[in-house]
Amino acid sequence: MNSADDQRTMHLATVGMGSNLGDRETILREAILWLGAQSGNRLRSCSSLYETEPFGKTDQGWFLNCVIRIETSRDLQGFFHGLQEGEDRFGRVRRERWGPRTLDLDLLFFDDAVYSDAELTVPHPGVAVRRFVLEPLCEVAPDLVHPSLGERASSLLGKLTESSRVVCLGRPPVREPY
Ligand code: A4P
Ligand code: MG
Repeated sequence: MNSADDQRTMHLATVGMGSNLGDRETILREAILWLGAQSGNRLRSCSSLYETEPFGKTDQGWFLNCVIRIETSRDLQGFFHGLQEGEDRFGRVRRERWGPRTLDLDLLFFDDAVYSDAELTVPHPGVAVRRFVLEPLCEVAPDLVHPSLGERASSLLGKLTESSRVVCLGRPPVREPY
């Protein structure tokens, strides 16, 4: 980031990432490095990779999922459009809802914003009911409080009844120093 960025208000975005097509680990790693290098953005943390059973539409390959946190001087819409650009850049083909994809980027939280319009809902509505999101989220931010539910990530995971299989691979796609 340059000194002009340092003068602006900074935000902390939490992003859920998933891939179940192609070289999943390389796609996630390259997308993280690309997002962290975009103007105004800086990667702050990255969970391990998790191999996860498909949730929702079950007749597809297992996913690799992870959660990252990015400090950004972009506003909510500007940051979200950067995520969409990242999905396009890393070859996502949108065919069917919940279907296979090379890269899915979900904006889970943006500071403690609660916001909804036709294209964006924050916090992401799936956060509290998905093990493939909550397990990596709790690795990087167990004390994060969901701004509309008022509960910590660790508490949401403790209450979760959804029991799809999630295996921590014990290594992040991108290692420190960022
Ligand atoms: N959208 C609204 N709010 C957001 C947000 N906070 N972040 C809109 C990202 N997108 C948001 O998304 C559909 C629309 O959601 C977009 O137009 C965007 O403007 P999409 O990515 O085009 O379609 P999708 O991902 O197929 O549908 P959806 O409903 O977003 O699904 P999810 O929630 O992304 O779930 N199982 C495992 N194990 N791991 C996974 O990663 N992912 C999914 C997809 C299903 N099952 C999975 C996984
Ligand atoms: Mg999505």
